[in-house]
Order: sequence, then structure tokens, then C-alpha cells
Amino acid sequence: MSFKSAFIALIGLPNTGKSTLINKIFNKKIAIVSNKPQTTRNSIRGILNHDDYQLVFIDTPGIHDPQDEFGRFLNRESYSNIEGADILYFFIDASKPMRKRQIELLERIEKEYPEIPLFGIVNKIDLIKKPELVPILLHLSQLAEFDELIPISALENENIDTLLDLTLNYAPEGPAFFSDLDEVDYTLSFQISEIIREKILFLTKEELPHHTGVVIESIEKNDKEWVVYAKIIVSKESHKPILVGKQGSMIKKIRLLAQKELRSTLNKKIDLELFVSVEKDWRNNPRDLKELGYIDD
Ligand SMILES: Nc1nc2c(ncn2[C@@H]2O[C@H](COP(=O)(O)OP(=O)(O)OP(=O)(O)O)[C@@H](O)[C@H]2O)c(=O)[nH]1
Ligand SMILES: [Mg+2]
Repeated sequence: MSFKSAFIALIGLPNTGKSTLINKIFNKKIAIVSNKPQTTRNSIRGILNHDDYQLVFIDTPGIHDPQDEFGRFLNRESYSNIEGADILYFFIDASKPMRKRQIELLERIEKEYPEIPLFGIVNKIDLIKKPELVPILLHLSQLAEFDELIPISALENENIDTLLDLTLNYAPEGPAFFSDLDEVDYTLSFQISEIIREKILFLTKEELPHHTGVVIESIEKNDKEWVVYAKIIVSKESHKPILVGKQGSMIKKIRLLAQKELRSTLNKKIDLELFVSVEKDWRNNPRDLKELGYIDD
């Protein structure tokens, strides 16, 4: 059998389960997940290697109505992955009614990229009753010409084997684009900053998580342990006391949860040092967006 390779872009509204699926495919945390929209902020590649194929899954930020420069960056980041993709996974949350924005996005993708195989991924079917699925699939098949419409539960690992089999049917013959030793294409600093951000998303609410960014300032490595210095950026003075908490209780929780996960994931004794900095309105400031790694020079 000849070798196949494909880039598969996971596209959809925020909170539809794109990152959850990628983690399930790899059976480990490739991308952070939260119950809040706009969790993913970068394109994250997971590289699935096999003797006969290499599939590169690209997780992307959920497409939304941008309110600021950073929001526009997130959407650009998602759209930029569609163009080079061999297969598109368009995510739909089966437990929510179809929204106008979702239909518009679908129409746009179909119109602009008619040549790319389009999979409708109807996720979260664990949240609905079986008979409710048929009308959803029917409605979707009327909205667009999907090459495949696949109901799954990323959380409960339902139908994911079928999804991967179907994906291979559409994968073109081609060479591997990454070393078969790589599973992700991001740096250690990125991985650490995302784990810290995930704990912030988990522990804080309302606008704070969306106005928080993490920069790894340095990682001091010696034989016994690593000390990681990370700066948490918020966009208003009023965010700081919330993030720090009463007598530092919130920042301590964030630090301990992140440190625990870093120690087990990286299998190292890691000490995490966090400090908080206010960068006013960073979501609209190119210098801050650059420091946070969201835009290039
Ligand atoms: N019940 C159920 N929940 C799910 C499923 N897949 C994802 N979720 C939940 O949906 C929420 C959002 O999941 P994410 O994977 O972060 O969603 P996303 O599409 O990557 O979101 P953004 O990064 O914001 O675009 C989390 O609370 C997940 O646990 C599923 O199959 N069933
Ligand atoms: Mg995500």
C-alpha cells in the first residue's frame, strides 16, 4: 500500500469540542479544553504517525464575532488553516440549536473551498436522545453538501474510529511532512503557558479568562529541578485583585494546579513561580500581542 498524508483542519464555532476531539484521537492532552468559549488561541498541530500514513490534525480557535484586534487575530488564525487543508472537519454541537452565524460560516466555507472534502462533525451526541439526531442530520444535509456527516461524542469516545477510517479514505497519497517522532509542533514554553492558562480558565469566570494571557519568562534547568517563571497578563487594574484572590488564595490555587500537572506531564520536579502584570487593553495592543506570541514581527 502506498503512503498517505493529509492535513485536517478542525473548524467551527467556539466550544463545539474541537480540542476535545484532538485529545481523544491522541489519547493525551494535545490542546487545552474548557467549558468557556474561545479557549484555543493558536493553531495546534497533532501529528498522527502510522506505517502507512501521517495525519496532521490542526486544532483552531473557534470562529466568532470579533470585538477587538485579538478577536480578529483568532478568526484569521482559523481561516488560514482552511486553505491548505486536505480535509475539513466542520464542528456542530448537537445539543444546541443551529445558529445563524454557524449557517453563514458553513455557506462561506462551501462557497470558497468547494474542492476540499467537507466532513460535518456532529459532536456531543451523548447529550441528546437518539431520535433527536435524525432531524439534525437531515437539516444539515439540506444546508450543505457534506462529503460525510458523522455523529460523534468526543467526550465519550463514540464513533471516533469510524471518523478516522473515513478520514483515511479521503487522505491523498503523499509524503510525511513531519518527522515520525513528533506528535506536536509546539515548544515547551507554549505547552507550559497553555497548562497555566487552562487552570486560569478553570478557576476564574466572566471576562477575566478572556483577558488573561501567559508569557513564560524563563525556565532555569538544573539536574534536580526546573524553575519556571511565568508572567500572567491581565488587561485591567480591576482584574488583578480577582486573579490574586484574598491573601493570594486564587493565584496559589492556579500555581499549585498547574505545577502538579506540569510535574506529571513533563515527569520532572518543577517549581512554578507566577507573577501578575497589568498591560492595559492588551487585546488591542500589537506590542503585547507580539509578546504573548499571537502575532509575528
Ligand atoms: N457532553 C459532551 N461535552 C463535550 C463533548 N466534546 C466536548 N465537550 C465539552 O465542551 C466544552 C468545550 O470543549 P472544547 O474542546 O474546549 O471546545 P473547542 O471547540 O475546542 O472550543 P474553542 O477552543 O473555544 O473553540 C468542554 O467543556 C468539553 O468538555 C462531547 O462529546 N460531549
Ligand atoms: Mg479549542
